[in-house]
Amino acid sequence: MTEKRIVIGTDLPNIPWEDRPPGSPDPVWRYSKNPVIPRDAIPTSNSIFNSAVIPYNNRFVGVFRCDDKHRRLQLHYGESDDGLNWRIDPDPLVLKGGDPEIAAYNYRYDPRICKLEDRYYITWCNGYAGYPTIGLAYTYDFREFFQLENAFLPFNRNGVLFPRKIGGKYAMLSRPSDNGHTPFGDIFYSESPDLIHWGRHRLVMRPIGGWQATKIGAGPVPIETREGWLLIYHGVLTSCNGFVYSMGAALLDLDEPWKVRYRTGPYLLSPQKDYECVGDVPNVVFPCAALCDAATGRLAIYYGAADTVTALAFAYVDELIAFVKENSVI
Ligand code: BMA
Repeated sequence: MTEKRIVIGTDLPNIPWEDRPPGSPDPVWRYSKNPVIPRDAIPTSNSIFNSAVIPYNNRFVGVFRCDDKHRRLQLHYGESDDGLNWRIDPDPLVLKGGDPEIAAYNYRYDPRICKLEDRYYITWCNGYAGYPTIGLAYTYDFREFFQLENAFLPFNRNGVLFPRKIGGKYAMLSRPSDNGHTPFGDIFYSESPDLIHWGRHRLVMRPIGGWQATKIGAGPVPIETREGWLLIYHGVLTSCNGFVYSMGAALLDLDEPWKVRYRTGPYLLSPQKDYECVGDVPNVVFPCAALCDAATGRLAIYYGAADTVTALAFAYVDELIAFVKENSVI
């Protein structure tokens, strides 16, 4: 437990939590009962992974990537009393109000949820005209969802909003890409006066070798701390057996988040457990959401494992920040 609050945020006393296993030296550790969401949590699903959760009304809600047995990529709403046991709506999410041109999607995947001002925003990879770009929608109550314009032109993935305006503008991270299993990818920062028009694009981070040699992408919504924005991200290396997705973290400047202050040289979590190594796509750890209790600095990180199930890992923010700073490579 931290003595001085390092997280600039709200308390979450009911955060799902499990203490670090005795003897573990690692700043991030897995939930012993992983995966928290099996691939068949709803009858139609082939896999449920790369999903977003957030506290809401003293419990938890989420938007889940459910690939169905046709292998269509859909988003589904879900809720939980404890963040561990989830009830997922068997029907895909309905988004209202969008321009029919944008609403006619090809696929939806890899959602993130961001509480921002008076509502909750969802970003995801939206198939527009057959190409991936960043979809954007909002809800006040997780009952009705309203779609906005896609944030960017194709090709783009891993769109992640900041939870407050920065320099008077809305801000988003994203990862320009191609239409396939993109063999490159840097994280960029963009800003907007209205969440419709995006510009002033800035490079944040590039791949730098090792586990993050091929491409990188933002994970959960950045967490505001006294040391900067704590950004958990995924990094990819290309092995002789294909891509390997691991988890790392960076500290971004609070006022100019395209400036990286520290960044993990070693990974925080890499695919090592069976449920991370074996599945529809082997060797994938893909974080999309983090719950944080500002009072204790406890962090619960939700990640997709092997493109098949959803798993949970834990950390203390102060320890994570210390690790990032002590092991930084920029
Ligand atoms: C990326 C995205 C992710 C997926 C990963 C590994 O390009 O499609 O949804 O987890 O590949 O397959």
